[in-house]
Amino acid sequence: MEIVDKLLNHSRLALSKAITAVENEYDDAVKIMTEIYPHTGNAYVIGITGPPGAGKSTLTDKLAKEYRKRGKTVGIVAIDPTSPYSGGAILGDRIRMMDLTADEGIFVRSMATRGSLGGLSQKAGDAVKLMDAFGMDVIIVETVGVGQSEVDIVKTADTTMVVVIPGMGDDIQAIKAGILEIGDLFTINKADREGTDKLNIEIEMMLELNPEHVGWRPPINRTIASKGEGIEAVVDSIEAHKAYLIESGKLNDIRKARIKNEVTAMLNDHVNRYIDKNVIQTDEFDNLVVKMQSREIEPYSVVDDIVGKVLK
Ligand SMILES: Nc1nc2c(ncn2[C@@H]2O[C@H](COP(=O)(O)OP(=O)(O)OP(=O)(O)O)[C@@H](O)[C@H]2O)c(=O)[nH]1
Ligand SMILES: [Mg+2]
Repeated sequence: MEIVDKLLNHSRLALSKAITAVENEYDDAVKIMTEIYPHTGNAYVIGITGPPGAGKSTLTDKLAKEYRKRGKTVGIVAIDPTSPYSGGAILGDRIRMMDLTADEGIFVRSMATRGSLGGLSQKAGDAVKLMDAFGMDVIIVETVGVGQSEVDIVKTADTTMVVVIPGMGDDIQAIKAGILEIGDLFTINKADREGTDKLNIEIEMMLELNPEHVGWRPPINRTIASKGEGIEAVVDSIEAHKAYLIESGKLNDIRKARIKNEVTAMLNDHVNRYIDKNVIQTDEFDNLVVKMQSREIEPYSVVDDIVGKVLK
């Protein structure tokens, strides 16, 4: 495909159009992804998550600049949840990351959830692959850690960084349950605020109680992203985690698991669509429902029958 050839030849316009095709499920999206796939698997993927307004975008911007200094090209996928948590996120991200786009070695793309998270994680994954095929060395995926789907997106990263801020009060309890355990590293941003030491201790205690990370102790860094302070140490930590994953062979496992998850999601999606179209949306199924309601038949054999037919 022409668009794929152009993308592989570093056309930013082609990359942008390809992501749009994936995002909007245009007819040629699957074909693009099929042709792109052999050219993926080279980029290092970093997931960044944390509560709304923690400074994730500011941090992403600064991390990207630091990677540029180290000679790496950077792709950024910013997931904007159009949730009540951060209404104007899209515009905000665009403005904060504007000065990045002048650099040819950086490509920023915001993806909106448009009210439904369905398929978003697949689309974000496809955007990552497109940037990967384009030749970006590092790809940063930013999502707000508010829902399962957002968390799922960053979980597929090679290195996952959780951003927290002091002064969240009891919020830390809620966050603890959800996103803290997925962090390979922690960044306390807004370290210019009161409560930074306390938060540091809280995270350390949590890591103590929850030693899920065998062989790797997640480092806790402090940053003031808005002033660009502490950024080098964060990149050093990411690179240390990468080195650990490579040496331990875990990077291989992570990427294998990612492919398995992706294909499982694709399969489920296909099967669901097939069943919806060919089973659920039929008069025959309506009739079955009426018979189940009057207890003429029961659902267990109905499901067995349908599965038997579908799998044939
Ligand atoms: N005081 C202080 N403010 C900061 C720091 N880093 C970022 N901010 C500010 O915090 C606000 C939110 O920053 P963002 O980078 O948009 O945060 P975010 O986590 O991407 O926000 P959402 O994507 O909307 O969840 C902005 O006004 C930043 O300027 C910091 O280290 N200290
Ligand atoms: Mg943001």
